[in-house]
Amino acid sequence: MLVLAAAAPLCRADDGYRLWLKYDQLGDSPQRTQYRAAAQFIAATGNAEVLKTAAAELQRGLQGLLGQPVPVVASAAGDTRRGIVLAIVPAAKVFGSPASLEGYRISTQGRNLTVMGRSGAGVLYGVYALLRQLQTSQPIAGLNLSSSPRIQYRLLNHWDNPNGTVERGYAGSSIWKWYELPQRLDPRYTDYARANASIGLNGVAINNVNASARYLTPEYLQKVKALAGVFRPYGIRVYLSVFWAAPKVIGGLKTADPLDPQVKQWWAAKSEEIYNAIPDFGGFLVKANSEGEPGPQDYGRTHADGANMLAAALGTHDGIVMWRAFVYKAGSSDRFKQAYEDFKPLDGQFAPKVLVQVKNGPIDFQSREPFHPLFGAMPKTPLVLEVQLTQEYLGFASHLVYVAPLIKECLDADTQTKGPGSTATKVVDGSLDQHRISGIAGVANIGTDRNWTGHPVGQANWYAFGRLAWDYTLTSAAIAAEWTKMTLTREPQAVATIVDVMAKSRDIYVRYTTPLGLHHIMGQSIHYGPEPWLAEAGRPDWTAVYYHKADSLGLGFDRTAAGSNALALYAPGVQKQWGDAKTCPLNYLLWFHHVGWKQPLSTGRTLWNELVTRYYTGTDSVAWMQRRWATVKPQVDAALFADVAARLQIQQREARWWRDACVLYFQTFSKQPIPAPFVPPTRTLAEVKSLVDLYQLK
Ligand code: BDP
Repeated sequence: MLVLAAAAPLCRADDGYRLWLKYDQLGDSPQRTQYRAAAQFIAATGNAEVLKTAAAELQRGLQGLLGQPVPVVASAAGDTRRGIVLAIVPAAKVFGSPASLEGYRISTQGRNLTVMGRSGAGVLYGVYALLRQLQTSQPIAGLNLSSSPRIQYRLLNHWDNPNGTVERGYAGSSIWKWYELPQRLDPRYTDYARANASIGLNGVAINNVNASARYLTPEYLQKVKALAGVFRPYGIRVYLSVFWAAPKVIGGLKTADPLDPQVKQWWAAKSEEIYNAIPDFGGFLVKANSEGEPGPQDYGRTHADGANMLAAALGTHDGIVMWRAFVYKAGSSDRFKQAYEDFKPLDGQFAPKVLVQVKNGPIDFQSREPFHPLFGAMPKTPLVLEVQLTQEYLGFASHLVYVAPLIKECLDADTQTKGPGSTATKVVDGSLDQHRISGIAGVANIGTDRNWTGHPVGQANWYAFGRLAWDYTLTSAAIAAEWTKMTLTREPQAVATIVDVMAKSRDIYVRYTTPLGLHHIMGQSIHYGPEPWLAEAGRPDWTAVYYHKADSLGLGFDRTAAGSNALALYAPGVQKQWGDAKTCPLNYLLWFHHVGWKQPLSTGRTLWNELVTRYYTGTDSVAWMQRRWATVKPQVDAALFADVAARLQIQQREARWWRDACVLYFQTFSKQPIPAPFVPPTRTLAEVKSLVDLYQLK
């Protein structure tokens, strides 16, 4: 019976629902024999809720992978079989950072393997690490593994709305069924929690930063409480995005001024109400005075006034405020500088429970941005790094783009604010300025699509985010290999091929959409496809021409002292390198310089020829991705294979769309021919322009 159940998934198409937690039975191998011998029982001593989850997950995983029953017992004492012991132990016994309650250690003790943590969550993370060993066919004999998270608050941010839509979501609707909560708990909530815990995530902000006040009503708090109850056994805490004007909208107050005593009291009472329902509530996420959202500046107060008032409202509860720095006032000279100008002066004014949440780049999740100048510029404030997993600017769920390299590029960036080696990583993990708290947030790419993320490889972005949040020293390729082996295939050649495609995918996307530092030239409001000619929008910094500044002389935004001088926001060493077009990395060139069309670059080509070369070779690289993917057909589930292959066809068609749109449009300024060996587009600019209307359903 058991064997049949374990073998069943092989007989039907893989719909991707099980993510990287498939636990399909391993084929016959000396390794499986070794695993089977080592896993004859699971001993879990203690009653901690999360420890029980750990034992149940280990049992589920082992039974699936090994095809043998593995009983859970209360103690290993006197047992002569070989088994796996789960134990919560004092700090001294767990390697890694002694401060971390979440770290684990897996070691061989006598005939047993022991998974130890200082908390149930630590053991749970250890269990997933052990299962990963089996899922990726690693030896477990003599295993001695220990690990602690390098960042404390590791959150997904859902941009989900009460009506079930997901802002910038491309994988169906919101997985939260508000109309069914709190009575019915969709089993999917548990699988979601399992997936998050398996990659070390410990928090979830469940609603859109453009927040509805509704979430703070007693009715909705009961629903949120029900979700928190599902997540708690997985070590996951719930956070809420809050609407700044909630005291007015649902509280009946005349103001939302953070210094008003009634407003303060309203938030304090609300926070008490939340903690009564959800004792381990994580805290608040706030988007204020940004893109039309209300905020403390409406009352002449600062972001710090607002954040500190909310922190005070949390009282002695163990919660935090994550206050977003994604702000840009209308009318300021360069959007690049605005978050910095608003927040830098507030450094030192935030209460201890406040973290300021900063996007990886200064504009908005573009396919490549220089690191945000706030990293390193606010030493007295813990900064949360916010990255986007949902592919708002990366081809939605149609394009295969693996984002781990993008996240690592930001983390690895050297801000130089305290001399060389002051990386963004050290800002984010708090080590540069000895902060007690640290955080990282990923905007989720999850929806009701059966496979959760729309594009099957989108799952890898969710996976990689969690793994990097836990341990940013892992390489993008190593994470891709783990995910591939657990999700698609363990056949070594196929793994190598898929990892290679994933590792190159982000650079390829940049090449066919926004090479050399072009940015924000995508379709208006839906942010899909090319629209570099966009010149009219609600505000100038929502157009494309604001950013690329193409004219008869050249291309790019001059952010040197001769231009907007945004470069001055960076440390002198960074300014020096990026401020000179000759030493500025080509990837950032047009972020900082207006470069002449005929200007020779370090590649030996002129700007124009280099631009065209990148658009063409980027597009050709999608064909390369298709060819590589075709080779793994025998090793990958047929349904999954076909799904990715079909999406690659879309990507190929749209890469050509981007290429043709951009080279034809920029050619109207450069007046240069398409250099050999590239063949000029066969369609006209007018023809390509009309495609945008098609996509935007105009
Ligand atoms: C932009 C999105 C918008 C979000 C905003 C934000 O287009 O939908 O609300 O970011 O992060 O990228 O607040």
